[in-house]
Amino acid sequence: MLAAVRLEGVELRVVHLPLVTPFTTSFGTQTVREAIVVRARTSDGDGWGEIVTQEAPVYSSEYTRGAWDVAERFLVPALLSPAAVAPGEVASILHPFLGHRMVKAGLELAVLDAALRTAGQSLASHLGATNTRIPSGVSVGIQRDPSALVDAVAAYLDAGYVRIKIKIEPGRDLGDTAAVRAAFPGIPLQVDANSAYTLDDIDTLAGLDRFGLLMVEQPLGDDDLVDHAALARRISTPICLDESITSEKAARDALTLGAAAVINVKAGRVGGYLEALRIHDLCRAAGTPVWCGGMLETGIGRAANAALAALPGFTLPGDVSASDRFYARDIVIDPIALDDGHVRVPTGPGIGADVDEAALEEVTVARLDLR
Ligand code: NPG
Repeated sequence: MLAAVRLEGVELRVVHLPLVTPFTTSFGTQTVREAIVVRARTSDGDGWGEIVTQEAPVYSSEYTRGAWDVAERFLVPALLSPAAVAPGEVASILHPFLGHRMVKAGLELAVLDAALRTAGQSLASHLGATNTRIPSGVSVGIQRDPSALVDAVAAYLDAGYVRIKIKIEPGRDLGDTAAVRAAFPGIPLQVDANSAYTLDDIDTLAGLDRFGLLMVEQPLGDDDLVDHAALARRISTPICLDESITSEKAARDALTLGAAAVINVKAGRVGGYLEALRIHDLCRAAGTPVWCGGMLETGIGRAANAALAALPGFTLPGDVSASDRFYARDIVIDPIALDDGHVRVPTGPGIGADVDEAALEEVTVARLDLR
């Protein structure tokens, strides 16, 4: 187990990173990535984490102002009260406070990064990564029309991305998928509904079966495990769950019910990289493939995601794309880049990325120092 760090303070910053192009999903259009950057100040140096909330509670119930409030009033004070805290203790210290998994994940990552930097070990090796580079998939938002979507997909394929995920919503599903499949018959392709359907839409969802998709991601609501299991019996496209999987327990329930054939692992959604590791281990033992999802992370979370995605159970390409797919200027010095359709797994201590403090300063819109 990693040694405890002496936490002297926690700095929180709301950041606004402009996106290179708007990103539209069934839950809305983003033009700016809002997130909270966490700096854990320890007697041995700083550690960095990222809280992946958005401005509004539209992907999950978490949102930035709520995250800021719970961090300031409850979670950070709880972490600052012991003399020292080990990364493996963060979740249990924060456990009395319900929910707020994205906040817990960001705080745990900052402590973990600090401890790993002190120990001189990379996050990838700490988690048990077995790959030095990972295949990179890209998530393509809903476009003006199917032909604009085909153009956008073509550009990402030209850049080298090895797997395409398109966003769908009612009215923009079968036509968009048919257009992409017709233009690129052989590519690894999957669709993501972000909970936009119900079992009443079974005919539409069954209509996806003819496109040879890798999977349909989160077709139904986040609390619809039983309905997902019912849907799985009616369609042949494998169902992947994202929003529904909020913990290792939720993953276990989904597998038991037959609600998911594939699981998207996102550390922010499940309360941290250590819980994400437990989901990986569960799925690997069950023979269920997992892949690493993304939430438009800055260079901090993106580096950590690349480390997670290098574990052996991550057998499908994830949404770990290059930083420049979203950002003209990232807040780390050597942002994740695409190399022959792959991204390199960081090897430096901690998350393996160093924060560009001048760039961070430029995108900071609020700041709080807790001691
Ligand atoms: O590459 O980081 C990425 C984006 C992948 O589509 C993506 N993320 O529903 O999975 C999702 C979606 C998302 C974005 C979810 C932002 C939550 C916040």
